[in-house]
Amino acid sequence: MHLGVGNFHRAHQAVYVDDCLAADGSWGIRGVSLRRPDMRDALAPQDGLYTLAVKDGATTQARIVGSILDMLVATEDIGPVLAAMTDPATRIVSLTVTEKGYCHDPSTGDLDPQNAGIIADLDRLDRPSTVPGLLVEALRRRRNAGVAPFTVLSCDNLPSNGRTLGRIVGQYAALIDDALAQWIGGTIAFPSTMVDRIVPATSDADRNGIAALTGFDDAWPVVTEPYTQWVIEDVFPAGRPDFAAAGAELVADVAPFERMKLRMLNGAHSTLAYVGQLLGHETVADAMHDAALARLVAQVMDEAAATLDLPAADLAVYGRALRTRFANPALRHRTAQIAIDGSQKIPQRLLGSIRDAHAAGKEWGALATGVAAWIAFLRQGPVDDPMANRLAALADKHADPAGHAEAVLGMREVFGTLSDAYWFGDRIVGIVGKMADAGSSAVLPR
Ligand code: CS2
Repeated sequence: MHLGVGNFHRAHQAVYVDDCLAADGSWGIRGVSLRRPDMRDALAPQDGLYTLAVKDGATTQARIVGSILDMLVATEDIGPVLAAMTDPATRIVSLTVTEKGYCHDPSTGDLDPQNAGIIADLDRLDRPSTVPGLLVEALRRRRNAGVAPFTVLSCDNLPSNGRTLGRIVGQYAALIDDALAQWIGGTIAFPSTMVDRIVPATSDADRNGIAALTGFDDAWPVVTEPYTQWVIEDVFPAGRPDFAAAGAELVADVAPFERMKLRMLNGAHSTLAYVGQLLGHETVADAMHDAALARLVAQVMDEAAATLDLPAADLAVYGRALRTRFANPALRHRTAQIAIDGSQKIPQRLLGSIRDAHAAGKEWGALATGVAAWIAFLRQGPVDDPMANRLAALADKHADPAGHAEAVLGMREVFGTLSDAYWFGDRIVGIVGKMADAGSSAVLPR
């Protein structure tokens, strides 16, 4: 089962599983949408089939993906979702629910017991709406019915995503029943993974272009780049498809790959998104054509790379490949899309590198520019973020950019102990001030 069938899942895990099916047809994906019915409504009339269009410059290659067998919508009826999660045939529950789906405190990675969904779920254990609530209820039912548990496979952009989810699920279970929490901690496998593929939202132009190419009317095709990577910690007590045959890397420790990807790719992506939004660049490829911004992106990657425990030459090659991917003009990956949910993304994408660089006496000015750009972006108007109300209140309250920056830096759920660090706060406020006085491009490298 997969929770969170969006474009990313359809261009990533579902394609690996589709490739596995050629050799072993005994697997398949039961998809779940946690909120909206739109994906199920689009896919159901086409038997779950959809077009994957791989675009590189002027070329497009299309194929049909058939690994999604059916889809359920959790908000319509949680009964069938829990029934499927308790079905002995379900061996793996994988997830792409975005950072906020973990209901955690982004600065610590612990369950946020004040999260409104968590509070509601604790009140109606048999009708959960959150990811921790669903997983714990399904695991509890399997345990009570004597059904072997499933493996939980996190595929979101969080550090040690499997371990983090395991901790959050354990903390949630402990609020219900200590014995259940201990059983989960001792029994359930939560392998960590690093996932990578750039997958923009589908536009009408994509739909029309793909229909013209294939001759099929597809309600919701998905567009992506040629590059794809999936590194998986190989702990699947209930079995798994032969992901390696489909090109995934099965390893004992995902952490080095994960940190590299989060800090270099996603750290640069968020920086591009916020500076890009401030400078009016609609897409990542447009932003990469701004030479000063491209230089900033290279510096973000270099500063992040210097905090990693991998060979510098390999990281330089990785960084160059990332910049080529970002510049792919065929993708039209909107900076506004990446700018969503900054409060959930900034900690692992930029702040971790800044802490490490500072501790090692290394440079972190470009990373700081990314953080400052997020704060400046928050002043441009309402944002799409689970903390949107608080962020809007801070922007309303502080007319002065420096005062506003100080107030944002005080948000401990995002900044943790950095909220108290003068070495950090002074530099960020300084960059925000310069952006306000001289324009955002004044802080870009020459
Ligand atoms: C992006 C990611 O939207 C975002 O925040 O940074 O979705 C990014 O495209 C993927 O992680 C690439 O693997």
